[in-house]
Amino acid sequence: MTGARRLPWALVLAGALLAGCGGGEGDDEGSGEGGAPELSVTGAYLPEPVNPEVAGGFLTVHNAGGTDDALVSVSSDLTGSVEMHETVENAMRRVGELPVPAGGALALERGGSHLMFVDLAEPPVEGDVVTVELRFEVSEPLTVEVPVESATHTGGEHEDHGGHGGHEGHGEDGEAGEEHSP
Ligand SMILES: [Cu+2]
Repeated sequence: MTGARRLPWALVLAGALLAGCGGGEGDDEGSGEGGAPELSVTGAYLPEPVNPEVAGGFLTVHNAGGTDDALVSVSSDLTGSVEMHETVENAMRRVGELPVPAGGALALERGGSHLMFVDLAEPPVEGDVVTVELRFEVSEPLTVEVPVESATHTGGEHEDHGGHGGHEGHGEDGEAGEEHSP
């Protein structure tokens, strides 16, 4: 009889250990940690391009959620070709995605990462509004109405007061052959 009592205990212990190991990966529904990305866009603008075939676009994507996301593609009514560029040591290069970290933001700004509208049939002019669709790895697409501003507009932060010739940004070595930032 005493021997028969020990067996159930062993099974209970084994069961508890298995549950403890298997439940740790958060595959049970309703894991409260994280939460979906919550994206919003602020500060979007598109400076009137100096080069009539190429325009840069700037905005900030905020992620108030608990999961990382990434901007993976962009489309627009301005042109069929919108690229994502990052700037490294004053040279820009095309990238396949731009991260939007959880609890953080993706800032697209002059001298940094930006959208690039290429092969423009007709250059946008100040006062126009360009419709841009942003598509993400996780979140649903966002449509943003982007106002076209003057060529020297810099969003809310007037760091250089436009007094230094306004040649901030990339493409000055001409290697890329597409200067789109004044
Ligand atoms: Cu660019």
